[in-house]
Amino acid sequence: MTTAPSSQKLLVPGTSGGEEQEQQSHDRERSFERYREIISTLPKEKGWTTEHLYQYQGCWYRTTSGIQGVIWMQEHFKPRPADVLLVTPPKSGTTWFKALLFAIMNRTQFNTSTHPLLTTSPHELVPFMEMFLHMNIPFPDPDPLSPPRLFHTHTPFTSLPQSVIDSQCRIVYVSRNPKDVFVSFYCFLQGDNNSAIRLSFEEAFEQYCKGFSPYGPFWDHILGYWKANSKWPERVLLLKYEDMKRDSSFHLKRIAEFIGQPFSSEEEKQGLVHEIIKLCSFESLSNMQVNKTGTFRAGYLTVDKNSFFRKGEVGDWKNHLTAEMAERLDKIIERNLDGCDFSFDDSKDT
Ligand code: PAP
Repeated sequence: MTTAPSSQKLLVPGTSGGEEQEQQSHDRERSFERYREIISTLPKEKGWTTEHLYQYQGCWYRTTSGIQGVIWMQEHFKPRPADVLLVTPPKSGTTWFKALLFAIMNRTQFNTSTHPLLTTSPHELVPFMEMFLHMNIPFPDPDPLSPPRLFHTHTPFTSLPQSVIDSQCRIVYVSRNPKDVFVSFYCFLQGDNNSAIRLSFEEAFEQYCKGFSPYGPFWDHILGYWKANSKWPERVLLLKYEDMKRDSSFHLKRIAEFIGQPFSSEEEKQGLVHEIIKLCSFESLSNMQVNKTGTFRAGYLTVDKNSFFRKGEVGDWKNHLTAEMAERLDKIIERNLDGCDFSFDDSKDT
């Protein structure tokens, strides 16, 4: 990989200008109170790791802090037209696509021996917008001279900030077979060192099927972005975890083109597409020391870096769901995603 113009600035607490930061800290304190009032009126359901899930604007959240983060983002985030927003339902490939997008957007800045992905978790390189409030990170000014920025959110389309809808920024949406998502989520929460899972595998499955899961119902999440893509195909790109697994090269080039940074034939000849795929592969990322050990702070949570790497396979649900469970979920997917051309490949990739 050779040199290039744009590089994502790491967004860490206290990195923006003093006055602006002070103003945001002040807003923060006043906002907490207002948010608490909003949250006290919200519908509740049995939680997975907390007593309750809370429903805000039609979507279920695992914690009230998560909702506070969404409202804060709705009120404060100002995108630039060149910015890129990665959106995923949890456990649908966030870590992988953060790495891929970061590598695509910064490909002329770094070579394979100096790449930030070798020393920094994808979750630290690509900020999760719902956590800005709790980590006291000011949303940066939409400085027209700064290079395109990359952000991530799990937020459903209907709760995206109005500023995002009004802007020309690109949205890259990744979904994954809900059967694999459910298994991945349950395994992740079992190992979560912040809060033990309160539900058995069967109880959690029941809740998932009813739509009572973090950022659920999962079908509404997918449908929201599917509709947005139908309306604004030039602004919303739909991708699937399974497709990226099967034909990484094709989909990587699609992403680069969509965000306005297509690979030149020279870059392709140099093997840059394959270098990025290799760098961001499960084998590569999961074996890096930076992703194997230690924790990072995600707002009010401390997360083990290795908890984002389990198997990284298509079809692992076959080792966990009974035939009845799989059939039930298939019917739910079929019924709720009927009318949109969305289907998920079930075959194992290995
Ligand atoms: P998040 O939404 O909570 O940030 P996310 O990264 O989407 O999590 O989910 C982790 C899943 O992605 C894990 O799937 P599994 O449980 O079925 O194994 C993890 O293994 C998988 N994953 C992480 N990195 C990669 C990668 N580079 N390639 C493919 N899959 C990956």
